[in-house]
Amino acid sequence: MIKKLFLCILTTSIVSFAMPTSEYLDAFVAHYKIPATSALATKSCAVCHVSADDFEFNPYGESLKGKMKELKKEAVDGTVLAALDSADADGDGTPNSEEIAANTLPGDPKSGAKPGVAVAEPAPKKPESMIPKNAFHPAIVHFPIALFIAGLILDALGLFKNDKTLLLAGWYNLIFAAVTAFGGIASGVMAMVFKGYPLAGKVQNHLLLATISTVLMWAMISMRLHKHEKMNVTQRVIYYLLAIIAFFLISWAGHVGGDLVYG
Ligand code: HEC
Ligand SMILES: [Ca+2]
Repeated sequence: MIKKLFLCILTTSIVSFAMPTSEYLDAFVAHYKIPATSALATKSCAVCHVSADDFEFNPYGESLKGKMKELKKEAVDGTVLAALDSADADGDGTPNSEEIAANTLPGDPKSGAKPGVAVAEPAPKKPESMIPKNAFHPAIVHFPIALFIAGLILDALGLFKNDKTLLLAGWYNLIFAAVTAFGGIASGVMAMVFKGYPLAGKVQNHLLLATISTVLMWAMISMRLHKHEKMNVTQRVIYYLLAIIAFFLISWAGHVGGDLVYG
């Protein structure tokens, strides 16, 4: 039963891991036959978004989104792109298609402006919130991860040396890890909302892995509660199995998270 559940979770994770998140970039690159090493290609998501880390729209992305709606298209394709060729999304005097042909950014007035065209100042930014867009998530997530791993090491040492103090320390680390994991999930969900990430692809995968790891930690706590060294052999085996899987998933979650932020 448990084995089936984990197999199921593992397969879902692997499947969503492989989901594409860059179809629009691919469509753009294919339509304009942009060489992989060109300046535009290396801009990647920032051709249409604010940056590779902030998926709000730049003027070009905004106009593509509008054009999709207008043409009732489900995705950015050649028709949507071509419909904006003669438009000038960023208002710098150079039409989009000319900018793309010249390897400049159609969504950035500082890039590819026609000489003599006054570059429009971007609209004044809303005052930044005190809470950064990542909602301190990168800092907070280190607590559950570090505490959990330290807890496992203390437990292993405690078992090896038959030392109750070490085992107790391991137990408290596990509890603090499981409690701070909620902070990790909460800040992660906030970061997702602030940054405009959709709940799909890597983001979904990351949240799924983090949630399962947290559930496993609480399962470990509930097994160990009141029992500790009085767990029977089967319980012990299940406990360490949970520990190994949680360790694996939490590392994987961290890897996917790092991948999200640093590409
Ligand atoms: C050719 C332009 C283009 C490129 C390049 C592009 N996107 Fe987008 N992206 C769009 C458009 C247009 C939408 C809106 C789609 C819609 O409304 O259905 C969008 C939507 C999104 C959204 C949903 C956000 C929201 O507010 O709707 C995310 C996240 C996203 N893109 C991520 C990426 C990532 C990651 C990359 C780089 C791998 C990328 N995009 C490259 C045009 C682009
Ligand atoms: Ca332009």
